[in-house]
Amino acid sequence: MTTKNAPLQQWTDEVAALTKPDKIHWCDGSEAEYNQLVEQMLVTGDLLKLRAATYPHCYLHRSDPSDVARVEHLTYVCSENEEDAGPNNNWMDPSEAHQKINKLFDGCMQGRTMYVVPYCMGPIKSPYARCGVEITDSAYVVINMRLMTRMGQAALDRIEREGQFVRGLHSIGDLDPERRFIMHFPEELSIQSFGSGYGGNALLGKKCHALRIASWQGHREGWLAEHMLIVEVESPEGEKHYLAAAFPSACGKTNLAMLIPPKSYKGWKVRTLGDDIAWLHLDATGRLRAINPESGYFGVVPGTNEKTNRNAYEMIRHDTIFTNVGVTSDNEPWWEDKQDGEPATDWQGRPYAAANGPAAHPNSRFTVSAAQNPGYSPLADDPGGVPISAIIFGGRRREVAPLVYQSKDWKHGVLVGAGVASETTAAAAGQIGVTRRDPMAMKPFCGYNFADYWSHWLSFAEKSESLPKIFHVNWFRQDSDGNFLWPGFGDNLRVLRWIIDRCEGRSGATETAIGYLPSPGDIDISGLDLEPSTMEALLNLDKEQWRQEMQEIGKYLEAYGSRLPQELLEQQRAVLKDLG
Ligand code: GTP
Ligand code: SPV
Ligand code: MN
Repeated sequence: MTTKNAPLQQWTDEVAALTKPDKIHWCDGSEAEYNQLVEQMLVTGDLLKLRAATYPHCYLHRSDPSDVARVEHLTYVCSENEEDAGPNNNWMDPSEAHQKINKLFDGCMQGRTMYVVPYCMGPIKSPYARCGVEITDSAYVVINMRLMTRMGQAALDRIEREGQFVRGLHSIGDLDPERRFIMHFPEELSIQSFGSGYGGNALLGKKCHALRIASWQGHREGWLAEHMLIVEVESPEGEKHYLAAAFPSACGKTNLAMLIPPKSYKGWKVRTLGDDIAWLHLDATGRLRAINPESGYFGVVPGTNEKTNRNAYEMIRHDTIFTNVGVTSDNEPWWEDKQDGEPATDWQGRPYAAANGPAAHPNSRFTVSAAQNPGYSPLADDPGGVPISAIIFGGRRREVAPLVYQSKDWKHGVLVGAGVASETTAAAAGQIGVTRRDPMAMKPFCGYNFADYWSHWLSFAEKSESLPKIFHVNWFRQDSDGNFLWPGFGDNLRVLRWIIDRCEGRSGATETAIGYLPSPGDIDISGLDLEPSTMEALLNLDKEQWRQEMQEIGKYLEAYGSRLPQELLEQQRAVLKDLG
């Protein structure tokens, strides 16, 4: 197979001349191709077959122990002007970056197959969808891309019709962390990633294309690419709302998107449209519509069990790729908090020993087609997307941020998003549990200057009068012994219900300096074993802590200098003033 699209043909020829593969394989995205790649990886040992009786068509991949998460310090936005990348990104001059990475790509595919992977982010027929082509020497990447994106012939057909696509070049190289770079060239609509085979570093349709490059395109074209889940909530009366929520990596998006209502919530239905990325466009009536550009989930495995996320637990019992989990003696995948079985082998393939740490890597992942989710919403395939009622920001904060509050309006909501902070997790290499600012949960993913990004967000206020309401949640508040105060998971629906009622003008709230806060009685906690004092602690607004928080947010924003929209600082000053 080759292509009728001359620029694509020319680019693949150039890449082949540079990387010198033994073979070139154009991916058609068929099941036969997937199965053949799996067979081949079972032979090479890149995949291990898990117990077919209980986990049919499930495989384990162990990535290099030095290659288990995104690497933010090696991720670059190489725009022509440094200021366009902003203080939020690492920047390298594009010609210097090309020179550096081309040297690494030179001859790197000798003895390997070069896979050409055409893919479409978003439903193939959606006007909001965008295509890309990833060239990679990793069969693991190919089989993951088939689950995560609309990959293969249909995408190539669209590329040949439209002539537009994002170019992604990837090689696992020699997996040497010293020779690892994830580079983005927004003006060229291209991505070059070398030296990692893991997740967001290597599956280029995901964070590299659908967030970093797409956010840049959205800025130019008037839309938003966001690190957000999309979920549908239907009440027993049949009222439906679509919510989009941005939480930093490993802070609960997949779990909220797949929520199972608590027992007392009879007749409530929750369906998943997306668990990680949303592309948001204003439609002709001024409503913000969302599509999920992905078609699968690359989700955190540890913590998944029948109680926390039954849908996910069932979904990953067949046709799933596991990365870096442990294995039981009868060859089932095992992870911390699975609540079933015992680990025999850890994620590195060593006999399990508690002294070596967890059996599953804390950032171990499942890759699975979204259609396997028992709560899958077919609207995820609707070319027009869904209208969003509320945007929810959130972070992992042991203190300060209350369980939920609502912004005063859209522009104040932009400040709420810009002020998101969260404790770092295992999803990225580096220290864990350190609170850092992560505006809109996009710190690692915004492909341009945050100052311009906030201006872009603010500009929507002038474009529409029917924008979603903006909220902030925190499932992770702790008591002084480190216990979570809020039960979380399915019970988060109680908070979503308050949010929906606020959108409909039905539920109560108290206006405070930081926005509208529910009083303890405004959130339904019937059937929950929660002390009234716990609810008070969850909804408490500590003015002294918040003055400090707002001052820190102010300092953070000011670091963006003259590009920072003054309106955002004015919002911050107004809150500080109200705090007294
Ligand atoms: P990425 O895929 O990295 O973007 O992560 P994500 O935001 O989808 O996070 P995910 O839903 O996978 O959750 C990450 C971790 O947080 C898991 O260990 C979950 O068990 C835990 N978690 C999710 N929701 C809750 C909650 O409501 N309460 C508590 N305490 N933990 C939660
Ligand atoms: C995240 O880190 O936010 C993820 C996983 O969703 S990765 O694909 O590695 O980016
Ligand atoms: Mn994510």
